[in-house]
Amino acid sequence: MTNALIVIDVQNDFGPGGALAVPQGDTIVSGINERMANFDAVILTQDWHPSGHSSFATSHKDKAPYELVTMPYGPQVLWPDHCVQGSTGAEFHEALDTARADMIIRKGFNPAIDSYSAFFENDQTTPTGLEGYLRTRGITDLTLVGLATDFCVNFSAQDAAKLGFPVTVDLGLCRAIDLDGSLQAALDGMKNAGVVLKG
Ligand code: VGL
Ligand code: ZN
Repeated sequence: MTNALIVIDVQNDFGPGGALAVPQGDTIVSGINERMANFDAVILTQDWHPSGHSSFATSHKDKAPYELVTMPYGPQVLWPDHCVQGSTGAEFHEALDTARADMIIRKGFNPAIDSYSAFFENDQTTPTGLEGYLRTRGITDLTLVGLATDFCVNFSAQDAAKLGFPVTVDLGLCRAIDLDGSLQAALDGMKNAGVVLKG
C-alpha cells in the first residue's frame, strides 16, 4: 500500500477575511501539517480561476453570489470572485506546510467550466491529470482533508471512489460552507459512494 494525503484548497480566500470565507477554515491548518508525516505522498490542490471566470456571479448579468445558473454541463452555484490566478487570495494559507508537498495540482483554470473536484472538471468528463499522477506513482490509498467539505472535498472524494481508490475523508480536518443543507447532502453522497468518513 502507498498512501497519499490530498489537501484540498487551503487558500487565503477560503480563510477568515477571504473572498469566500469558510467558517473556521483556518483552524484545520496545524492539524493538517501534523498529519503529513503519516503519508508516503502529500498532494496539495489549488483553486485557480482566471479573472472573469464563469463561476463568478460578477460574470453574469443580474446575478448575485450563491444563486444557481444552468451551464451547458448542468447547474452551477455562482460564487463571489475568488482564487484569481496570481492573487494573494489564491495563495496557500501562510501556515500550511507547502514544503512537504510532492505535487501541487491547480484546477478551475478553464474559463467556461468550474472544477470542484481534483479529478474532473464540473462537466464530469475533463480530467485534471491527478488520476494519472497517482496511478503512475503507484499510489493506492487516499485521505482527503481541507476546504470545503461540501464542495471541493465532497466532489473530489466521490470521484476518487468512482475511480476505484479506497478513500477516507478526515472530517476533523475539513470545514464546510453549508449552503441550504449542502453539508448533509455531501455527507450522504460521500457515504453512498463508499467514502469512509472519519472524525
Ligand atoms: C470551492 C466553491 C468554489 C471549494 C471552490 O474549494 O470548496 N468552493 N470554488
Ligand atoms: Zn472556485
